[in-house]
Amino acid sequence: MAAKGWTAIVPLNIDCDSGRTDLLSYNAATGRAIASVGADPYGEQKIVKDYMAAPGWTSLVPINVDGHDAATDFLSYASGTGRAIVSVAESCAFGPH
Ligand SMILES: [Ca+2]
Ligand SMILES: [Ca+2]
Repeated sequence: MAAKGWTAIVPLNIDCDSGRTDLLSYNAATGRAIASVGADPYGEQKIVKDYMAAPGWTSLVPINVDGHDAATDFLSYASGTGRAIVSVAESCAFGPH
Protein backbone atom coordinates (compact mmCIF):
# COMPACT_ATOMS: atom_id res chain seq x y z
CA MET A 1 0.00 0.00 0.00
CA ALA A 2 1.17 3.48 -0.88
CA ALA A 3 -0.41 6.75 0.26
CA LYS A 4 -3.78 7.71 -1.26
CA GLY A 5 -4.48 10.81 -3.31
CA TRP A 6 -1.49 11.25 -5.59
CA THR A 7 -2.55 13.00 -8.77
CA ALA A 8 0.84 12.73 -10.44
CA ILE A 9 3.67 10.25 -10.12
CA VAL A 10 6.51 11.46 -12.28
CA PRO A 11 9.67 9.54 -13.21
CA LEU A 12 12.81 11.61 -12.85
CA ASN A 13 16.44 11.46 -11.86
CA ILE A 14 17.31 13.29 -8.67
CA ASP A 15 20.42 11.46 -7.51
CA CYS A 16 22.06 11.57 -10.96
CA ASP A 17 22.98 7.93 -11.04
CA SER A 18 22.94 6.38 -14.46
CA GLY A 19 20.54 3.64 -13.60
CA ARG A 20 17.50 3.65 -11.42
CA THR A 21 14.50 5.86 -11.92
CA ASP A 22 13.48 8.07 -9.04
CA LEU A 23 9.96 9.40 -8.47
CA LEU A 24 8.11 12.55 -7.57
CA SER A 25 4.66 11.89 -6.11
CA TYR A 26 2.36 14.91 -5.95
CA ASN A 27 -1.12 15.61 -4.61
CA ALA A 28 -2.68 18.57 -6.45
CA ALA A 29 -5.41 18.99 -3.84
CA THR A 30 -3.05 19.44 -0.89
CA GLY A 31 0.26 20.32 -2.54
CA ARG A 32 2.02 17.53 -0.71
CA ALA A 33 4.96 16.15 -2.64
CA ILE A 34 7.35 13.33 -1.96
CA ALA A 35 10.63 12.73 -3.71
CA SER A 36 12.02 9.22 -3.58
CA VAL A 37 14.99 7.45 -5.07
CA GLY A 38 15.17 3.96 -6.47
CA ALA A 39 16.75 1.53 -4.02
CA ASP A 40 17.28 -2.13 -3.27
CA PRO A 41 15.55 -4.47 -3.49
CA TYR A 42 14.29 -3.82 -7.01
CA GLY A 43 11.19 -1.65 -7.05
CA GLU A 44 11.83 -0.13 -3.65
CA GLN A 45 11.70 3.65 -3.32
CA LYS A 46 13.44 5.42 -0.46
CA ILE A 47 11.81 8.73 0.49
CA VAL A 48 14.37 11.53 0.56
CA LYS A 49 12.05 14.53 0.82
CA ASP A 50 8.45 15.02 2.00
CA TYR A 51 7.26 18.61 1.65
CA MET A 52 4.45 20.99 0.80
CA ALA A 53 4.54 22.49 -2.67
CA ALA A 54 1.94 24.74 -4.29
CA PRO A 55 -1.35 22.95 -4.89
CA GLY A 56 -3.13 22.93 -8.23
CA TRP A 57 -0.53 21.82 -10.75
CA THR A 58 -2.21 19.72 -13.40
CA SER A 59 0.96 18.84 -15.29
CA LEU A 60 4.42 18.16 -13.95
CA VAL A 61 6.69 17.48 -16.87
CA PRO A 62 10.26 16.22 -16.37
CA ILE A 63 12.66 18.04 -18.68
CA ASN A 64 16.31 19.02 -18.74
CA VAL A 65 16.69 22.73 -19.24
CA ASP A 66 20.18 23.44 -17.98
CA GLY A 67 21.94 20.62 -19.79
CA HIS A 68 24.64 20.73 -17.13
CA ASP A 69 23.73 17.63 -15.23
CA ALA A 70 21.49 14.63 -15.24
CA ALA A 71 19.30 16.04 -12.48
CA THR A 72 15.78 16.39 -13.83
CA ASP A 73 14.29 19.87 -14.12
CA PHE A 74 10.57 20.60 -14.34
CA LEU A 75 7.86 22.36 -16.22
CA SER A 76 4.88 22.82 -13.91
CA TYR A 77 1.56 23.87 -15.40
CA ALA A 78 -1.85 24.63 -13.92
CA SER A 79 -4.58 24.34 -16.51
CA GLY A 80 -7.12 26.19 -14.36
CA THR A 81 -5.10 29.40 -14.23
CA GLY A 82 -2.65 29.03 -17.10
CA ARG A 83 0.25 29.51 -14.74
CA ALA A 84 3.43 27.75 -15.80
CA ILE A 85 6.85 27.70 -14.20
CA VAL A 86 10.14 26.15 -15.19
CA SER A 87 12.33 25.03 -12.34
CA VAL A 88 15.90 23.78 -12.40
CA ALA A 89 17.29 21.19 -10.04
CA GLU A 90 20.03 22.86 -8.01
CA SER A 91 22.27 19.84 -7.99
CA CYS A 92 22.38 16.13 -7.67
CA ALA A 93 21.57 16.85 -4.04
CA PHE A 94 20.53 13.38 -3.03
CA GLY A 95 23.30 11.55 -4.79
CA PRO A 96 26.95 10.85 -4.16
CA HIS A 97 28.28 13.74 -6.27
CA1 LIG B 1 18.29 7.72 -10.04
CA1 LIG C 1 19.30 19.44 -15.29
